[in-house]
Amino acid sequence: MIDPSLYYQLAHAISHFNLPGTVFSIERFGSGHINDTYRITTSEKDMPGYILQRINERVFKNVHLLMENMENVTNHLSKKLKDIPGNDPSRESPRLLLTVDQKPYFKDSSGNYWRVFLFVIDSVIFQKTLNSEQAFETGKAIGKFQYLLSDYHGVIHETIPGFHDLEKRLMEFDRAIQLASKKKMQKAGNEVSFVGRKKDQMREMITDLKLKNVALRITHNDTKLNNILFDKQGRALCLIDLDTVMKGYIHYDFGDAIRILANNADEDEPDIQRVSFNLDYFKAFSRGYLEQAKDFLSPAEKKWLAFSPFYMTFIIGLRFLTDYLNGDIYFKTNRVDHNLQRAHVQFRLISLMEGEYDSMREMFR
Ligand code: GN1
Ligand code: MG
Repeated sequence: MIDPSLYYQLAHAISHFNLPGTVFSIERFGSGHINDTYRITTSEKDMPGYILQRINERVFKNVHLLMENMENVTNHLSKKLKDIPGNDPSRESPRLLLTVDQKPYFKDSSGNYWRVFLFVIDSVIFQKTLNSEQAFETGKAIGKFQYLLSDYHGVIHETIPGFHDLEKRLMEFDRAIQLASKKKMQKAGNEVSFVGRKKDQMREMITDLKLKNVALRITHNDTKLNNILFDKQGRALCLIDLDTVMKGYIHYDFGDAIRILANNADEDEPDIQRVSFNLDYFKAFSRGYLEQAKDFLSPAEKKWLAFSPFYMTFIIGLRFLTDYLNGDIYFKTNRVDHNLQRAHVQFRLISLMEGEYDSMREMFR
């Protein structure tokens, strides 16, 4: 339930957008860790409704530039999709609704930033992978996203500097260790030493990509399963949550998707025994991804695809652990030690993937 003062705030924000009809209902929507998301329905029977989001400006320091990225990227995607037969741009790229004065977002008098997307009719979001076909579809969607943006040469701002930069994340971790309470350091002892043992191995991927002068592309950078829309027939429609679209290595998208999609348990599963790595899903995802990406991938990029889930799972585990030590100031949490549990799951998954690394590499020979 949304309490009356929040409801008033949301209704006020919506009134600044060019939304036909009157608002019928507002409900919380999705399970993102950063922004606040609501589903809006209106009296217009033919309209599938809207998604209203309050952008987390603690995380995204320059909303104006972020929204410029969003407009540029969604325009490029729609244009490209229109040119390729068999695609439906109205369902295969997020669509922003402008404010009454034609702006992509509205800033209220308390400094909150709001934006509205059209809800994609008959679209579904999944928290867990259903089957190998879905893993294949997800791989395809991510490969296609990178392909569609491979000829985008416009401006792309860095919305979160050094987002997947391991050195930056390690520095933040070191700072958190200095400031953390003794109790937290004790509780997180295993995870902290895991970072110490693994960090040099994790550095190898970026070192090699830089050595081989692998160019950055436009990547999504947050490719967890619930950032992908599917239709009711199980076909992947598009990637959503475009706040972190920036220049990056393709490995960020590949690895982050596997981190969620090939873990048989949740990202924050408290019972660590339930975490297991699903090699079939990894293979199906890889097949789908390669179907779309094989023509633009260089050998130097391909070489690290099987390793990328290790890198991304480590980076995100490290961020969860850092946030735990810092007192949960970044990711939304809903229980004590939530971020520590998340870190624990990530590091467990890395250990499990180590046992399958040879089979993972087989996919890219
Ligand atoms: C956040 O916003 P959401 O929930 O899709 C985070 C990602 C993490 C993810 C972990 C901007 O994604 O980087 O991988 O949580 N997004 C940001 O589940 O930090
Ligand atoms: Mg999300």
